[in-house]
Amino acid sequence: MKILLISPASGKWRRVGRRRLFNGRTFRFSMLPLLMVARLSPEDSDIRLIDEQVEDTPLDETFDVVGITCMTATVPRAFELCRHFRQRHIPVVLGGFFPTLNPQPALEHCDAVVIGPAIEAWPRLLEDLKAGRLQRQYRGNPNGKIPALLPRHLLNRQKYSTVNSVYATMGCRNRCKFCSISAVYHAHHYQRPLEEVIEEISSFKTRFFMFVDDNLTQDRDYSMTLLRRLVPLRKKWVTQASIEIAEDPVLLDLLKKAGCVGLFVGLESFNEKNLSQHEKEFSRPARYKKIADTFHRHGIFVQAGMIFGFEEDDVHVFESTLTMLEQVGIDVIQAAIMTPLPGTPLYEEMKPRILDTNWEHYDYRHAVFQPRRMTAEQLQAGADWVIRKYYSPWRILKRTLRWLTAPCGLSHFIYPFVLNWAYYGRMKTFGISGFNPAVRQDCVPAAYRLKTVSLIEQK
Ligand code: B12
Repeated sequence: MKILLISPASGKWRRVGRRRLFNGRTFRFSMLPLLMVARLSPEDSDIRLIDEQVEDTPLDETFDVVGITCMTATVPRAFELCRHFRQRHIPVVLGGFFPTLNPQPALEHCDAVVIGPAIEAWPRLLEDLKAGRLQRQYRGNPNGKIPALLPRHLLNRQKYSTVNSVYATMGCRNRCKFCSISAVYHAHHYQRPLEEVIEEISSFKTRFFMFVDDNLTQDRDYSMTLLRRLVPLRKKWVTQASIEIAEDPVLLDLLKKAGCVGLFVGLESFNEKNLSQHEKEFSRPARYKKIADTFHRHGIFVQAGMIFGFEEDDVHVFESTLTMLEQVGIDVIQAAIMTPLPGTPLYEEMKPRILDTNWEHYDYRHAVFQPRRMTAEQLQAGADWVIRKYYSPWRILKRTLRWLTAPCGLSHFIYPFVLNWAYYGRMKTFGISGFNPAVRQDCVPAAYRLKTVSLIEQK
């Protein structure tokens, strides 16, 4: 069976990987969804895997089936590809976050959707297709067995920071209203059998790898056992976890021994009211400095996910956040604009305030709704401004000096250093600039005025 698997990309993301400079390589670390689909296909399949960030889809070739992975921001491009291949009478299947949370709209554009993981669903779908009885919906089993040793040779390694990413757990028990992870996994946390995970990691030829887990340490017993098994492998890795683990010295020591060098933590906001409105009371801003110091003492850098556009955010939030980030000593930030993703509770709540229904803009980089205490343009400009300021070469240099003089700094500074410059590069590629709306309240530059008009027109 000839199978084409596509990870779509559009706008500035498309072919970004072909640029010589600032090509987003640091951020391309995983094609796990499609690698898993490939691994779950029959052994004699002829599989082509296309990542549109680095290569073009072979639109004129013939395949028995096309599978497309699809998150909200890539929906328009995914639908375009669906149209193209279906016109050529090639069946198209959509899987991933968008079709899982919104199967009906997805089904209007494709032949079948896979809801949830491909495990058990994809092999069944291919059998049905072969037998000429393709159904419209297939549901994966998150507890099903995932074969280890994914076909990573299908990827062009040069184009990725690492192709060695893996997951041990799926989902998260927290019910943050804006998060599609908790919506997709119904606030469950699934764990893979340890043997499978260790087999996969042991097969990596590189020392560095990534866990793409949403919250690796949420189940303490499971993660303690996993970490103990990782110690003798002498690897270095990064992952995502909840800040509470900074208050668990035993787990923290083991994280360090197991080779963890960096953690992505969702701080989201420094305003407690914002966090409690989003069922995130467990995060308490007053503790952040102590928490960051604790991670640093263990040689773990901290990448903070920050979100702008909460109900309590006004034009002053940008400057105060920037100051706090410096005071707390955060090493890297991912500054996002609050985005009501279809299928999340936040989307239902925000529906009357949505200004922009172009899904391509649902990439955490666009103000797509009317914020409560400022305009959409101010939100956009302020979030852009924070990125520009935080990733100014001068501030990166200051942080570099801090890393070099910190405990464990010398051996670990390379990770945040590379990430900081990668974010700087992304800022240049995407032309992110912005301004502080608290200072220029009555002056909205032309670029932002135009944006407002287009936001309203698209409605
Ligand atoms: C690695 C990653 C990326 C990688 C690669 C993505 C890829 N296509 O492989 C890169 C860096 C490119 C990326 C980019 C973006 N990402 Co991203 N990414 C992730 C991350 C951290 C891990 C994905 C992963 O490997 N998961 C493990 C696999 C095994 O699970 P899975 O993705 O659910 O896949 C299973 C099923 O969904 C299903 N499935 C998926 N696709 C398909 C396709 C077919 C045909 C079938 C049958 C089944 C199937 O089977 C898979 C195996 O069981 C997730 C968070 C997460 N935990 O998933 C975010 C996540 C998917 N990304 C997200 C976002 C928003 C983005 C961006 C839009 C913006 C951003 N700031 O990063 C950009 C998009 C760029 C663009 N416009 O092109 C959101 C999506 C939210 C949503 N509802 O749309 C997520 C959920 C992060 C989050 N917490 O909000 N991302």
